[in-house]
Amino acid sequence: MKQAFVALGSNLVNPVLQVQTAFVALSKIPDTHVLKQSSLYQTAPIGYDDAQIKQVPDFINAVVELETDLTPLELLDALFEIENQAGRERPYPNAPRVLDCDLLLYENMVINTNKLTLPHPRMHTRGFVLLPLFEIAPHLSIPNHGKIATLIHNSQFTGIKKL
Ligand code: PH2
Ligand code: MG
Ligand code: MG
Repeated sequence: MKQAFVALGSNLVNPVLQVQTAFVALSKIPDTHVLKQSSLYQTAPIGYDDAQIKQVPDFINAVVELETDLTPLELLDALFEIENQAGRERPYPNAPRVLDCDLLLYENMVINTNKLTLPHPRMHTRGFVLLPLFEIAPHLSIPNHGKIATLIHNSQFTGIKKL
């Protein structure tokens, strides 16, 4: 089986429950097992301008390690399906969302296509991904970005609270 990591995020309609429900949904993907799940983290929104940010609720974030016999694109489709089941709508980019399921890593694959970029292009800069990922995979290396321990050591993260 292949190793994959998935990031979960929610900031709409009971985010804690959304992420917990996503853990269960991930465990039901065919030919896939959940190996580890991180704690939940309450995180301040990242990537919004000053005017927007006051309107954006905090997120609940977590990361999951999977083993799977699905291909990266099959796994990606399964993640979209879980987002849709949760009632995900996409009214505008980075709109508050009931559930975001992002494929972070699949083995050590580097992929750059319209449908899928691996490693996830912003994961190495985002505390809301790196801190839960470090919790479950402290020895991980991210292709093109090196050891997660080093990334964490060299960054400052604010607005993140482990629940
Ligand atoms: N997701 C984004 C943009 N900004 N900020 C936090 N704290 N957590 C997220 O999951 C998140 C974000 C786009 O997917
Ligand atoms: Mg995302
Ligand atoms: Mg996404």
